[in-house]
Amino acid sequence: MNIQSVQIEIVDLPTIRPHQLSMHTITMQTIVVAQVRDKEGLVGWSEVATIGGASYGESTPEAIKANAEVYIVPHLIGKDPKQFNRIMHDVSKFVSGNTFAKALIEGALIDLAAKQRQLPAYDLLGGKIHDALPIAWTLASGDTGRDIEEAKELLHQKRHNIFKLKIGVGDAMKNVEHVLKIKEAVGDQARLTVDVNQAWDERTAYYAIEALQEGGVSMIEQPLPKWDFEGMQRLTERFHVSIMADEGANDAHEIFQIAKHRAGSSIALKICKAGGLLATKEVASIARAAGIELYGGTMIESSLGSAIGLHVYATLPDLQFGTELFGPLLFQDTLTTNDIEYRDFQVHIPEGIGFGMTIDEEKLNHYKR
Ligand code: MUC
Ligand code: MG
Repeated sequence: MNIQSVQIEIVDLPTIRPHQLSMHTITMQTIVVAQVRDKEGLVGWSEVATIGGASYGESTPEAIKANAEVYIVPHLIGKDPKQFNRIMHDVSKFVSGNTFAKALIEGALIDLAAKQRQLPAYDLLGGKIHDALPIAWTLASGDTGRDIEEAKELLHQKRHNIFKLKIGVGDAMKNVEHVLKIKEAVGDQARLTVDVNQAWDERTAYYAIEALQEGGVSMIEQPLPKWDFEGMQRLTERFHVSIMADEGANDAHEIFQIAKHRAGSSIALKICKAGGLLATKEVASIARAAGIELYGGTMIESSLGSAIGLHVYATLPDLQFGTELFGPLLFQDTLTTNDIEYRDFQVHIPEGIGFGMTIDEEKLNHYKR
């Protein structure tokens, strides 16, 4: 049952349309896939994603793969995957930071441990509280008319009634105009949030958030640069609309500082930012104790990575903003033979053992670098 080998691949998956963020437009999303194999040949699978090479964050796919292979994998060989907590604790003594690489490896250990026990992964994480979660979609085509069409179609299909709008490119008041046009088109049928991805300075944020709050937007994600905790604190105090920290809210230490200084009224959870599934639960507990609201965030993973997110988020008592694990719906193709179910404005937690997803190895071979 002990670990015999680990394999890590970099995979590029094309999207169905350009996905525009303030710092990068995604047309091809890069994900890193790990497989951890035990002596009986059972495989635990895991995935993390990054956005735009080194433009969104410091962890690049190439660095995740190299650092995992050289510095983390040697601590796994011969170990019992069911001891994933101890293994990752040992890894943390030798590897600082590298939260994406740690999340990748811990995910595969948990998938394998769950498969060995014939259990769904959420049962190794305390058990699920939710069978399904409210699911947001991101409107980010870069074109107001196309975003409105997309929103109306998804409302009609009953797939999403929460829309996150990616803004921060170009003039802030033009961004506001774009958001308010979409708000006018969807009316009360949908909740709108925005993600500025760090693009504004504090003065810009004052007048733009004022107008967005007035226009009925319900959350403003990472308006200021990730290092500007004091600016985030002033925005949180000034506005009643929720100010969410994302790029500035990573591990438990940062969440503690955000909680202590009220540098955000909500945070976006992401397994890759926290450094793993157990670390995500730790981060969520700190936020919950401080009255900070939670969002089940995504780095736009494919179905495997999204299933991993769902298995953790399903164990958390409150996710006031639901989740945005929509990644699989943005890709032209999938790496799994089964799909995650999106219906009635909710995403359903995948059942089955491990994370409940079956890898299509032909597809993996086709899309890997
Ligand atoms: C981010 O900044 O939240 C999540 C959804 C989306 O469209 O982009 C990602 C990254
Ligand atoms: Mg964000």
